[in-house]
Amino acid sequence: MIVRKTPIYVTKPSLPPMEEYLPYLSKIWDTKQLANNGPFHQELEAKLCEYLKVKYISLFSNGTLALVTALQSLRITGEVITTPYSFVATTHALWWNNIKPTFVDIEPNTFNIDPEAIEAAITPHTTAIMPVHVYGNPCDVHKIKDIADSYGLKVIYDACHTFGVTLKGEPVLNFGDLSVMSFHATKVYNTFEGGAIVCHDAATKKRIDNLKNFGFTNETTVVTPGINAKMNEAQAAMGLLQLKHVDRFIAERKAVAEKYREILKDVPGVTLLHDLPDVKHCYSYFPIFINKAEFGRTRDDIYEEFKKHNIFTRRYFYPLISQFPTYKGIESAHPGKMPVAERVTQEVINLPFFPDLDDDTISEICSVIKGK
Ligand code: T4K
Repeated sequence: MIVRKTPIYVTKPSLPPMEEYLPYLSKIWDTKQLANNGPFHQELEAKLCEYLKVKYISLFSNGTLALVTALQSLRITGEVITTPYSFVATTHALWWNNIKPTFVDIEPNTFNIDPEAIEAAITPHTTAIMPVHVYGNPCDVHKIKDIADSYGLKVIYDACHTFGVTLKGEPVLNFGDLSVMSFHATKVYNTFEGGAIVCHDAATKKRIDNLKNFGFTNETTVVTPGINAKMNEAQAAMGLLQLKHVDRFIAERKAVAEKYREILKDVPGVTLLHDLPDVKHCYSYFPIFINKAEFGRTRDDIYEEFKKHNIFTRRYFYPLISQFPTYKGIESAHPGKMPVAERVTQEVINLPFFPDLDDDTISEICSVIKGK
């Protein structure tokens, strides 16, 4: 067995050349404006609205605080219907707002919340739906809207895996009452850490902006017990710079996905993530799904085998959020209730996936899967 000398991880942050960042830092040093809605922050909000084709955006220090604040801004209470197949932050945001999550199953092809299951889970205490566009695959936004409209529910999308994704040309961020983004180091577009809430009217944006800044509306007026979730100027400057490179990063990710698909297309027991019709993807993750009966080995066999080769994959998303101790006592989380999610979480493994992943390394990774 040949073991590579340098480890390879599930992702590597996309960074522009450092010298392009230095002039931004120099400006920060000149103005001494480090935080609190500074010039880079304002410019980034405007530029992101333009790039993403959304009306209003409010920047955050990370995606998790943006999720927590999104729920606060709409005063969501009681029960919220959500997916167990996501990063824990999705449900933790509910917990931080004292909201009970109701987990429902996912669709087998998109891995997103199953709209059919949503309706059956609505109770008199349900106030909202919090779906996730998993791996950047758009949810069934039209069906979810119909259900929400029929029952008077709010919809807050966890859009942390989507950047610039469109459905029939329409930005997916424009669906739902709010969409929450993450600009974490591991995402398609990063500001080191960061996040945002997309909303559709000025009054909501104002409320969100107050909430992320302690509730201040001016020097002496505090209208709500807000939190500090502001993005700082170094992050915003990085965001401005990343915008100049992100199209190339996404194109390179697409090329890596295509290479993986080409090499792995006929491996028995391995299912790949494919592009969906009418969707412009951002290629945020490259999960594959291992069917033990057909493949001959389990997902965890492969995960351990990769480690022996100095390749560190991740199992996004295993365990299901509903299987973590905090949530597993909730009735909707009980074993057997979500057969699709319970199967998929045992099958998924995310391959290393980032723009400059070269062809030789991709072939090496695929050889571990193929066992040759
Ligand atoms: N909702 C959804 C659906 C999400 O996926 C996430 C975050 C959130 C909400 C919350 O958004 P944020 O509050 O994070 O903005 C990672 C990320 O930490 C997390 O942001 C992400 N989802 C999740 C899916 O993945 P880990 O625990 O796997 O990350 P970590 O630190 O082990 O990084 C994975 C690999 O990436 C490392 O092995 C090496 C590489 N790496 C990572 C970092 C942070 C680097 O090379 N450089 C780096 O700076 O959770």
